[in-house]
Amino acid sequence: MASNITFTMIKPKAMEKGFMGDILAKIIAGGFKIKALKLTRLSKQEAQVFYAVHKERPFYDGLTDFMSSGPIIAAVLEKDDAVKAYRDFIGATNPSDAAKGSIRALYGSSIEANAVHGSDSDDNALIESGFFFSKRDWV
Ligand code: 3AN
Repeated sequence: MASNITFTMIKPKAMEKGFMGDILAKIIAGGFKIKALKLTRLSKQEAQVFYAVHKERPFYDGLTDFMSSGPIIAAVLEKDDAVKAYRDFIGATNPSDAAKGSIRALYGSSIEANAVHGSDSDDNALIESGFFFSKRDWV
């Protein structure tokens, strides 16, 4: 059965461009309920751990530099079939391929600075949520 939880981050470039409020408003309007929320910042080492599954990929070093370059928002979201619903909602990894009106199409700058992260499985949603939040932080 699909889980009702996913995890997202608003990435540094979208934060720098002032899109935090617009993106959160869009997420809420899209029917996702915020279960935990934090304004925070990743160190390079933390970004390397978070993205460890990509460590063999050529973009790993650039991605972890970028993700530790400024403040981010981390959030746990709830909706039926949340992982798939949110990935459909944010659009394709590359903003230039993302569906019109999706978060990545509206607020993404590049394949790396693609505005938001969205978990790719129920297991990863829980692992990624646990990276930033304890159960005490959930409402
Ligand atoms: P998604 O976030 O859509 O699941 P993944 O899991 O393939 O995409 O990639 C994780 C993150 O790595 C993406 N959000 C994106 O920021 C970055 N990324 C993916 N492919 C590239 C690439 N070719 N060049 C730079 N960064 C990339």
